Amino acid sequence: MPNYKLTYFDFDGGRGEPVRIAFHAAGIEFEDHRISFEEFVAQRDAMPFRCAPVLEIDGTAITQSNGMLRYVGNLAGLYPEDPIQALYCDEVLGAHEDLMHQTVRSFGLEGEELKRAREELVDGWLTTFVRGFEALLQRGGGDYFADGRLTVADLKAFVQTRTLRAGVLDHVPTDLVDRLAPGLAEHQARIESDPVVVAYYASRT
Ligand SMILES: N[C@@H](CCC(=O)N[C@@H](CS)C(=O)NCC(=O)O)C(=O)O
Repeated sequence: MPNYKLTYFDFDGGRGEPVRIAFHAAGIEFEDHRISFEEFVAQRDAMPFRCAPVLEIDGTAITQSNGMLRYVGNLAGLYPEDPIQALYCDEVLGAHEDLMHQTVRSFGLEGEELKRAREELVDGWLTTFVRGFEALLQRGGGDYFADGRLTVADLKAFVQTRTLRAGVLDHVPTDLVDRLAPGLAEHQARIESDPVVVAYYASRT
């Protein structure tokens, strides 16, 4: 078994969290290297593309969280074998990456500027993506995004929905998802209570 080290911020969200859950689901030991923002700033010049997460496999540093998630998902049996279902899964992963790019534009802003940027985000891209994720969920049958079962797409989506509904982003109403996409809110509860996810968080307490 290779040696795995995942470097990412010390919070239960973002691009790194679904990869951590998938590692746990696969029963694969990995070093969960959690860093503060200050440590990231100090270390980023040594990181490929100056970005986190970074997955080191036997010392080789690899970037791109969705690629990591597919890789670990394959090992965990959480990535579809059927090409169409795999494509459905990939679409969800890619759309989340697109949404994150829109969201991070408002990071670092303050006061009125932040409020204005977040309100534009809520009325614009967030509404588009939240409705879009609901549509993808319904295409998958309503319970899961692909393959009629838990896949890495569900891990990616539930982490994002949880963040949006928890009020982590100032000026983003915590009921936005419930109003626009009730199926997505139910999906969060479904995935949170999945034995795979329950076991992961139990392992961290
Ligand atoms: N496409 C990359 C994007 C990585 C990325 O942008 N990471 C963020 C953290 S989630 C980052 O390092 N941001 C630092 C910055 O932009 O200053 C991936 O999916 O891993």
